[in-house]
Amino acid sequence: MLEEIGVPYELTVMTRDERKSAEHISRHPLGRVPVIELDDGRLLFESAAICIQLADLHPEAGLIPPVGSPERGLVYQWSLPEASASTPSETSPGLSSPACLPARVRGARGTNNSA
Ligand SMILES: N[C@@H](CCC(=O)N[C@@H](CS)C(=O)NCC(=O)O)C(=O)O
Repeated sequence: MLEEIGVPYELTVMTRDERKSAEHISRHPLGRVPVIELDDGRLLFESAAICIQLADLHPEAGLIPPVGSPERGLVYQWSLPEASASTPSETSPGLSSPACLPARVRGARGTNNSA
């Protein structure tokens, strides 16, 4: 997604031990990935939340419909059940999930402060 947006980022692939370290638990209470660290230092986990936030921060990329539009409703329809599934893509078999990237991402500058 960050490639599509076209912003610089740093990807850290994490081993299981690194995910369960105190340092990473401070980023994600369950020691999971993905986690994104934005340029202002804020952390965000849950892949659906990360994707929606990145899309909102970069409206110029045209990756998400406007808030309140019928099309935006479809984003929630497909994203929220995925976020609450016990395993990624349980709700959409056959689709690969960004949640399965064994990674922490840093960067992803935000430009939209209007939300
Ligand atoms: N609902 C979460 C799922 C995150 C998740 O389950 N990540 C897996 C990798 S696919 C993980 O970190 N597993 C390690 C663990 O649970 O200890 C999301 O979409 O971000």
